[in-house]
Amino acid sequence: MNEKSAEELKQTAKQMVAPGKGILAADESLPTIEKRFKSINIENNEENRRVYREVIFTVPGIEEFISGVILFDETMHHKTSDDVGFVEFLKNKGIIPGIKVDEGTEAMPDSPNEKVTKGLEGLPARLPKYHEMGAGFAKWRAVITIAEGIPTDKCINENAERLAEYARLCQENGIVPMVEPEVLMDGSHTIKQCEDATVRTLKALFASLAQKRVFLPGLILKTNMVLSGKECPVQADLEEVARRTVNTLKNTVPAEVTGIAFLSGGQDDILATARLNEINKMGPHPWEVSFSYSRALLGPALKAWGGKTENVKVAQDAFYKRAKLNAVARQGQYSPEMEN
Ligand code: 5MM
Repeated sequence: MNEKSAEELKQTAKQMVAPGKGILAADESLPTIEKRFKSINIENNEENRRVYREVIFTVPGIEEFISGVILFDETMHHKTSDDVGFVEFLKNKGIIPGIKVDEGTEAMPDSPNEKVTKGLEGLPARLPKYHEMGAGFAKWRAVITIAEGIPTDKCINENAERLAEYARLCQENGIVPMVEPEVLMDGSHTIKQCEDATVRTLKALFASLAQKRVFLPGLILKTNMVLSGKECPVQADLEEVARRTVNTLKNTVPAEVTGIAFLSGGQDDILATARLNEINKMGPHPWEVSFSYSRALLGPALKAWGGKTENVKVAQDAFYKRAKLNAVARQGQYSPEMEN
């Protein structure tokens, strides 16, 4: 990579985590959007998916709080009702379009309860096409599960190596990699177990990235907060979540990384905002600390919309509110009264 390309990657990464803004993850794959649509009782067909994305992307003022949007391949090709491609529409608002490039997960050989992410095959051919279509960044999600005897080092390392290879290929093609290792909230594990698994995962990831000589200022880390498992009887409070999350990141993420954007992972949307705020209040941090939520940004809007044209305005207001409050939390300036 020459100096100019490195500088361009760094500038894009900086824009993605610009102060007061965050990234919308609208890259639900077909099985995931199926689940979301089921919750509001609408059919998972291509037109409904297009309309849903249009409702969100056309929220008036979205660009005040959203710096980038992660798209699913199908959405890259969709247009607004006024016949403007979504990619062009977002770019015109100064929002960077990104693309999910992983192809889901498969069972880990010899450890069927663990998963490895696939999608490297054919990736060198897909990336230049996405770049040409206007993608500034690309995302790859690896999933780490906590349960009896897992995660294994083998699974963590295999996912880390694949993430690093995808990141290297992205940068070779002028695309910022948004590397997403997600330690899942599912299960009854304690926050300490989540912390241990997250430390192991991030250490392995940054070792693999170093081995492949990935340029860290031109990369965004998208990861989980350190949380108690969903079914854990003892739920850590705001302060403990923030403290353990910040310590974990400080012990594992090099300062050259431009930004970290959290996923919400199934947290309650208001809690996801409050926790982001608490983490930022503990700053300044060596990297920008932002959000890249899907459910915690879209959940209330999806519910308000319910697939009905007459609900578009209230759905858009619901999205605007979550985007705004997370943007405030991203600066450590949120308070619960702002919810009213
Ligand atoms: C929108 O969901 C993304 C794609 O996931 P699937 O491949 O499972 O459909 C996902 O990567 C998402 O970007 C992150 O998990 C963040 O979403 P949440 O809802 O956890 O904030």
